[in-house]
Amino acid sequence: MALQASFLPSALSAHKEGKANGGAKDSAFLGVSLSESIKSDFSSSVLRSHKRNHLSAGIRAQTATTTPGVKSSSPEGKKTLRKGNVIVTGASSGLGLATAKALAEMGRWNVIMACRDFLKAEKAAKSAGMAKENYQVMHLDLASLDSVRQFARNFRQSGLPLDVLVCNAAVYFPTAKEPTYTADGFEMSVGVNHLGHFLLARELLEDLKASDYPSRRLIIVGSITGNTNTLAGNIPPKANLGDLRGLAGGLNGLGSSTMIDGGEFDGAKAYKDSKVCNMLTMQEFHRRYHEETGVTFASLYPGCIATTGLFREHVALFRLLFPPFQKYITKGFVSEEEAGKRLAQVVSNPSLTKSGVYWSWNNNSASFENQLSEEASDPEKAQRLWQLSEKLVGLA
Ligand code: LMG
Ligand code: NDP
Ligand code: PMR
Repeated sequence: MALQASFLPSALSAHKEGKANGGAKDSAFLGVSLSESIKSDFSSSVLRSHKRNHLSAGIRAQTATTTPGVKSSSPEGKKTLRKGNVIVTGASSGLGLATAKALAEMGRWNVIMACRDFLKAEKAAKSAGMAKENYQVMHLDLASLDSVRQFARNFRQSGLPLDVLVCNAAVYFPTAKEPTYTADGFEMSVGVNHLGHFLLARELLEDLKASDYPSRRLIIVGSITGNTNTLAGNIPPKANLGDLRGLAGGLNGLGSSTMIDGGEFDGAKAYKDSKVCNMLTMQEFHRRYHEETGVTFASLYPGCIATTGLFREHVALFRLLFPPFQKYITKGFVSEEEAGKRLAQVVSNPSLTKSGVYWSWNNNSASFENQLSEEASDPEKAQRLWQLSEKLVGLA
């Protein structure tokens, strides 16, 4: 059993950001080494095939006013790659905000911060020092399927191409005695973390397909705690989807259980189960769509970011002790800033285009392809999860 990412034997594909722009790594991006001239040839075709409409006035009023730079020319008149558009859900705090900031600072991305609290997100972006031309906020409440559908419509009306979607938002209710529910009546943790994102990703897949960007990606944030092949994944309560009978029943606590496996409500387990769903979903997307669309589907464990809002519902003593425990005892601790850089690499790094993989980082912050637990990599479970989720979100 592996203790955590950093204890695993250094992986086959381990490499450090910064070294990643060598020719060998570039070749994973476009199939050939990315010389400037190839880049500019490529982007001219990008520009020619860019047929989308631009922002309608109504939507502009709610979102931001910048249309990402589609062209920019070097002094020799060579065109370079346009700014990419990346949606990050839950970008108003923690990992999502740190990722949005890291991407905005690269200057090559327009970050669409998809958040349930518009004002909080605007304030967070401002206090993180993000420049206005690099982001915009759009409302998305993953606890309502109507809101998810409306977000997809709003995004489409903005006329922006979609190049990368990051499913990052999550809730965690470790001390809840009773379940709470989404607008559609699903237990909240699985409803927000899995079902809301499942619908969002399905709705926006068409947009990713239509994008002319060289590397289009769908990234879903997973976790070590959903993987029972690690020590962290063996701290009770353990993730276990069972035969998915609770999900089949709608997770509504009426005729059925609120837990995927049909058991008694347990908030910590519901969160870990939802992370297993996230990791299974990424693989099922890969199996169904990677070959046809060329989109990269990946998930990751960014490290233990013990200081984020995820633990807001935990007891005060836990919130006090958890960061030093992770820092000095497990050594799994990572700062929000570092974790944001990691996720930003998965969005943007030309060497991280492999599809169907689960990324982790070692103590030197070098990324490697990690192994999922047996359950989190079970193709039959992934398929059944996909089919049941489709029914619940009204796609089948
Ligand atoms: C449970 O809470 C809920 O009850 C349950 O319903 C469910 O929600 C579950 O998974 C979710 O959480 C349990 C949680 C809450 O307690 C724990 O499991 C422990 C959390 C771990 C954090 C505390 C570790 C304490 C270590 C001290 C760290 C200080 C480090 C300083 C380092 C300085 C070095 C220079 O309960 C609490 O939050 C109460 C926590 C009280 C813990 C006090 C116990 C101290 C014992 C210390 C032993 C520690 C270490 C173990 C690891 C040893 C490895 C060598
Ligand atoms: P935070 O609580 O800081 O961030 C979660 C974000 O999700 C917040 O911005 C929150 O919005 C948003 N959110 C919650 N509910 C909804 C909703 N209904 N609709 C839209 N957005 C919503 O936690 P983290 O940054 O730690 O978590 C980010 C991701 O990282 C999660 O997927 C988590 O599972 C994962 N992760 C975290 C680890 C950690 O150690 N912290 C470890 C492994 C994975 P608001 O700001 O309005 O509350
Ligand atoms: Mg865990 C190698 C050790 C390791 C790592 C990397 C994590 C990550 N944790 C480890 C070990 C332990 N944890 C041990 C030994 C204990 C018992 C003291 C322990 C306890 C613990 C609790 C109570 N850990 C927790 C909790 C939570 O409530 C967090 C959780 O499960 O959220 C779902 C959590 C976490 N430990 C982690 C990580 C990354 C988390 C949090 C978040 C997440 O998975 O998204």
